[in-house]
Amino acid sequence: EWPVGQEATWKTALKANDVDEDDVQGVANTIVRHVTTSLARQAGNMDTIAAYQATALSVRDQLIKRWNETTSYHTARAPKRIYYFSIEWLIGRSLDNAVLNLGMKNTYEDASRKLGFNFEDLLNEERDAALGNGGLGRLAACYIDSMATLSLPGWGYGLRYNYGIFKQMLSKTGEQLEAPDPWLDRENPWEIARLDVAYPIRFYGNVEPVANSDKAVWSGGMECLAVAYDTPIPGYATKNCANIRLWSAKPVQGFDLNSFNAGNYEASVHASSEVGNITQVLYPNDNMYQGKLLRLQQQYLWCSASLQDILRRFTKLELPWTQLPDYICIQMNDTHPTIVIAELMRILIDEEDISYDQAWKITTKVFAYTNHTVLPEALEKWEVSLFEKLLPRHLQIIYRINHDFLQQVAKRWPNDNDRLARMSIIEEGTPKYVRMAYLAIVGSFKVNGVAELHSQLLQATIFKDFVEFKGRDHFTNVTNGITPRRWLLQCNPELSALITHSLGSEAWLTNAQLLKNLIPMAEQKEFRKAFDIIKQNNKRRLAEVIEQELGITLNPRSVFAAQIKRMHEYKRQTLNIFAIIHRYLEIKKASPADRKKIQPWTFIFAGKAAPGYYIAKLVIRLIVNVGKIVNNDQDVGDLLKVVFIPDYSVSIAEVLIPAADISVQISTAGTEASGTSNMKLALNGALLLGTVDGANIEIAEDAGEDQCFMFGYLNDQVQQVRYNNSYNPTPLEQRSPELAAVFKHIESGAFGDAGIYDSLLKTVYEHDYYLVSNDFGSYLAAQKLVDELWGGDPEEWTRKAIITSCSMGDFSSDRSVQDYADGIWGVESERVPDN
Ligand code: 8GP
Repeated sequence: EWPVGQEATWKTALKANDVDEDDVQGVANTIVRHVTTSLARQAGNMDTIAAYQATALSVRDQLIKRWNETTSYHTARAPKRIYYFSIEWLIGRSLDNAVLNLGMKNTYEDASRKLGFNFEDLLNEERDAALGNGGLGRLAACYIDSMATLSLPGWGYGLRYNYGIFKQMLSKTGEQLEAPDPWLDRENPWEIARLDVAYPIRFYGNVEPVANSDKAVWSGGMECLAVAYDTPIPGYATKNCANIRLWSAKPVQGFDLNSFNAGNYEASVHASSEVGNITQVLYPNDNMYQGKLLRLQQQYLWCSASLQDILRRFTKLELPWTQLPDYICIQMNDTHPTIVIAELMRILIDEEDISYDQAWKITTKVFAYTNHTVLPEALEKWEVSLFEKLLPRHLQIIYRINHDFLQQVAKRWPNDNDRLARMSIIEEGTPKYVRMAYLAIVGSFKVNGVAELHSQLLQATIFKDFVEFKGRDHFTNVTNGITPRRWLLQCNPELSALITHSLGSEAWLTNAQLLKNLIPMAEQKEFRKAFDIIKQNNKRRLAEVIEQELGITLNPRSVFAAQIKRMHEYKRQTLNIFAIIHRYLEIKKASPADRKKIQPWTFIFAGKAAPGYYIAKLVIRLIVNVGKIVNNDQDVGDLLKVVFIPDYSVSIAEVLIPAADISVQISTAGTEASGTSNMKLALNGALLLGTVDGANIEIAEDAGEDQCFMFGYLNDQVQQVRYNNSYNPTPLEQRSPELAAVFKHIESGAFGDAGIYDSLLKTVYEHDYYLVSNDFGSYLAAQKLVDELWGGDPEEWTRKAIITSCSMGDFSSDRSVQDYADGIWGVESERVPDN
C-alpha cells in the first residue's frame, strides 16, 4: 500500500536507508550523517559527547525500523497483547545493550574506530535512565527485554519523570547528600516524542449522576494532557522490538490567553506550571509508602493515559467490549496502577454506556496484580478525603465495588463482622483509607508473589482472607528473573565469551538452561583456571575504578564481598557492618603471627537511602566512617577494607557484579520478597552468603546448598523470636556478647563522636525487630566457613563458583516472562518474519 507517490521511488528510498548488520562503512555513513544533520556540526568538530550522540542516533534508526516493522506486523495480526504497567523503569544505559541485542556490536566498534573514536569511551558518555528506585523498577526493565526477546506482543507503560532517582553524594562526615538528577538536560537519543499522541486527563471537579442508569457525568476541575514518549526496546536475536511508552504532563493550552491579554503574565503560566509538576520527579521511596497528592496525580495520569491509548487501539478492531479480555491483559507491577481498575469501569460505564454489572465482568478479566512486598509500611492506602477531592467519580466506583464485594463476603460468612472489617477495601476509622492491595485483588483475575516463599507468605498472612474467599487458584507464584543479556553478556564479556566458546554456541543467551551443560566443566582444571582469571580481571577492573574515584587501594587477592542494594533496616546492612567491626577488633587483638593466618576481605557496599529515612542514612554514615578508620589502620593493612561506593546505579552494578566473590543477601527471613541482585551476583560466579529468605532459597536449591553459605533464623522462627525480643527482652550482652562488644566500641567514639549512632544502636538494644542480635553469631560462623574455604581450598572455591553460575538458568527473566505469558497473560509469541 503506497498512499501517495510512486511505489518504485518509495522502495528505492527505503532501501537506500537500509544498513546491513555487518556493513561497517554503511554504519559509519549514518553516524557522520547524524553529526552533520541531527547535531548540526562540522564533520571535523566532534568531541566524544557528540560522537556518542551521533552513534546513539544511528542505533536509534535501526531500532525505529524494527519498531515500525513490529508494530505493523502486530497491527495486521491483531493478537492478544500484554501491557506491563510500572511506575518505575530503571533502565540504565542503552547503547551497549542495544548494539548487543541488534547483533551489531562489532560493526559499531569498527565503525567508531574508523571514525577515530574508541567505542568504550562513547559508552561512558551515556547517562543512566534511572526512573526507578531499585528491584521493582529494574525488574520491569529486565521483563521488557525478555518480552522483546520472546517476541511477545507487549508494551510497557510508565511516566517520563524529568528527574530520576536523586544523585547520592557523601559529606566529609559520611552523611548522604541528595542532588537532583536532570537526566534530560542533554538530549535523550533513545526516546521518540509523540507529540501527536496525547490524551486529556481530568482532576478534581464534580460528579452528576445520570437518572435511571449506572452512569455519571464528571466535569470541571483541572484538565491537562498526557503526551507520549516512546523508548524502543530491541529483542535479542529477533527483529521484534518492544516499546516503553512514558507519559509527560502538559497543560492543555500553553497558557491562559485571557490572563495574558489582561496583562497578567504570571497568572497566565501558573496553571501550566502546576500541571508540569506532575511528571517532574520520581518519588524516592523503596518499600515505603508516602501518601502524597502529587503521587496520586502521577498514578492517575499514567493509568488514564495508558488505558485510553490501549482502548483506542482496541476500538480500531471494531469488536464488542465483551471481547476486550480476549485482546488485552494488563499486568500491574505492584499496587501503584490499581486506580486503572476504577478507570476502566468509569470509561465503560460513563462513556461507553455499558451497565455496571457488565463492565465489572469485563474489567475483572483484564487485570493481574503482582505484589512485591509484605512489609506493612509499604502497602498503599490512600486517605479517602484526598481521593474524593482528586478523583470523585473513581471513589464512587470503588465504593460500589466494595459494597458488592462485601455483600458476597457476608453471604459466605454471615454475621462475621470482623471478617467484613478486615476485608473491606475501605478501612474504617479516622481518617478512612482506600486499601489499594485489596482493590487490586478484587479487580484482578490473578495475583502473584515474586518468589516461592514470598508467594506462600502472601497467601498465609496478609492476603489469607482473600485466599479463602477467592480460592487458591486466584493466587500464584512467579519467581523473579534477570536478563542474561545485560547481566552477563554485557557486563561480563569475558565470561560470556568463555561460556559461548565452551558450549560451542550463543544459544544460552536465549535459552539459559543450557548453562547447566557446563557444570561438569567445574571438574576440569583448565576451565577452572580460565574462570578464575576472568574473575581476577573483573576484580582488577573494579579495583582500578575504586582507586581512581575514591582513592582506596584494594587487594584483588582478598574476598570481594558485595552488599549492593537500597539501604533498608530489613536488608540489614547493619548486620554486615557490625560483623565488619567485629572482624576489625579481632585483627587488632591478634598477634602479628596470628594475623598471618587471617583471610583478607574487602567489603563493598553501595545503595541509596530514602531521603527521609533517618536510620538508613545513619547506617551509611557508620559504614563510611568505619571505612575511614579501618582502611587507614597500619595494623590491618590488606586484611580488611571497607568501601562505600556512592551513587549506586545500574552502570555501577555492571562493574561491581562481575567482580564479586561473595554475594551478601542477609535480610531477616520473611522480609525480602525475592531479591534480584542475588541472581545477578550468582550468575557472575559469586557464592551466596545469605539467609533463608526470598529467592535465596531457590538459588541455593538450584546451585546446591554445598555451594552456599546459608545461616540465620528461619521464617517460622522469626515471629517467636521477635515476640521474645520485645516482650521478654534479654540484655544485648546475653543475646550476643560479640555484638555487645561491637556496640561498646562504637559508643566509645571510635567512628565519630560518641552518641551519633545512638538511635541506630537503640533499635537493636530495644525491640530488635529485624533480629540483628539474634542472627549475629550465626553470621560470624558463616563468615568463618567462607574464610576456611578461601584460605584452604581455592580450587574448590572456583569449582563452587562455576557450579553456582551455571545453575542459574531458572533465573533468566525469559523464564519468568514465559511463566507470566503461559500462566497469566495468555499471550503468545508473534515473531516478525525474518523477511
Ligand atoms: C522489591 C522487593 O523488595 C525485592 O525483594 C524484589 O526483588 C523486587 O521488589 C522485585 O520484585 N520491592 C519493592 O521494590 C517495593 O515493594 N517497592 C515499593 C512498592 C513498595
